[in-house]
Amino acid sequence: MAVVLLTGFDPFDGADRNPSADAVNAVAAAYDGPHELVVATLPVAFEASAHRLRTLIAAHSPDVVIATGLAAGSSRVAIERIGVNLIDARIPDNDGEQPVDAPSEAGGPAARFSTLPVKRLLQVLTAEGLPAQLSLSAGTYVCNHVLYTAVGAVRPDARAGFVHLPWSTTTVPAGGLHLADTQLARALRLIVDHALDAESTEAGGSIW
Ligand code: PCA
Repeated sequence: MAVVLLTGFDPFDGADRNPSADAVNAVAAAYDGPHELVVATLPVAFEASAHRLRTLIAAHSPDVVIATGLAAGSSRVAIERIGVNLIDARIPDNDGEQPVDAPSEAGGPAARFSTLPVKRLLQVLTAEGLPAQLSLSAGTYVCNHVLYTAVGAVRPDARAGFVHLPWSTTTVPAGGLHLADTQLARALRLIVDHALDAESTEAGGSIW
């Protein structure tokens, strides 16, 4: 039985909810296998998030890590392809730290690719009518830091990646782009179910 670690984030930037934690908890509440699902909510803080992630990985030795967070302003589920070794925080994290132009991991490679089957996951979500896209940047804040850290921290034969979610209906500030809570939870459930699939070899990158 594969062990899947699925994470969301605490609220940040003045919000009182983070739809990623809600969606992760909804998946956990309804989960009926076949994998062993471990869920956690990470702090929105550079040091603490990486520390908690490494602790969870050491404790559970997951076969797959799927980290998720909020991308405010987006209207689609964004499957991230790459984490860069760069922190440039527009706002302080929840511990008051605001690194600017600092590495995620001193001496680490410039970037790490997600090892989730990103194109396959996009196919699966799209086939269910869920608005989804691949993304070439998870930003330079805590989500990118967690993606970069996760790919570097899992066992060599394990997979890790990151999915950015839009606001949900119950968490969106007035007038903001969002998807239904059920759509976010469904998307994450499908990603859990298909995270160990073979990658699709379809063409699909951008040309600019
Ligand atoms: N989104 C932020 C950090 C936590 C979250 O949910 C990000 O995209 O970096």
